[in-house]
Amino acid sequence: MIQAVIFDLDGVIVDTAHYHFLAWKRLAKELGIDFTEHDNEQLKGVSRMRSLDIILELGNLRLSQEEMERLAVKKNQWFVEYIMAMKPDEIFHGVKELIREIRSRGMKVALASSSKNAETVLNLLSIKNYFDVIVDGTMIKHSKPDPEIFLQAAAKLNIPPVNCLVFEDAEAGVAAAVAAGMKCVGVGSSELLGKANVVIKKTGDFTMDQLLTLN
Ligand code: B16
Ligand code: MG
Repeated sequence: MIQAVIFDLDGVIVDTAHYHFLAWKRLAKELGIDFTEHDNEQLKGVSRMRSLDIILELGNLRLSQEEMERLAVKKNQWFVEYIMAMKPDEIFHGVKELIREIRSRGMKVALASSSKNAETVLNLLSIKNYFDVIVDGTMIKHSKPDPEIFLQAAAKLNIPPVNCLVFEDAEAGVAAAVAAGMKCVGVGSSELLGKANVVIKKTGDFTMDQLLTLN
């Protein structure tokens, strides 16, 4: 039985994934590296430093740790600049209603985002109080595809992993949910998220009937 639903943030609740892409693309351009939306799929759900590693690998570039940290700070400044203009109505259609419905059926709701900016985003969207538990990139050692973030959310909710359902838009995130022993709804393309139990196009498309079939 599903007793808790754990939501990823970027790409599941709001399109911050696009702002991450814009900031990384800007950085890649400065470094003379060609970086496409297709390449960006590998960055979804993984940590800031791992994302930078992937971009440097794409450009066959090796930099010192110090230089990498400087670039990661720069990318984050751009990302924060982009999201600051975000308004509460940028939350994906139907997400608030879905969370309310889940809670009204007695299930718990958590947020599990690899982002160190998750709290800022939740505040900008005015949705912090929609979650019983929040785990973000500042609280974990290993980012997705490691299951740590989801296991931590389940432990804080006091619900066994097997009774948790995760919503994820990233390949790394689906892998993390599966590794945590949880059920998973993939949000996006079924080609990329095939390891999820079910794949939907948009979070707001999900229905309670679908949830019941996953029990
Ligand atoms: P930050 P999620 C992830 O958030 C993003 O998908 C990923 O692209 C990003 O690199 C990561 O957060 C770290 O973000 O640089 O803000 O700490 O999808 O797990 O909500
Ligand atoms: Mg995501």
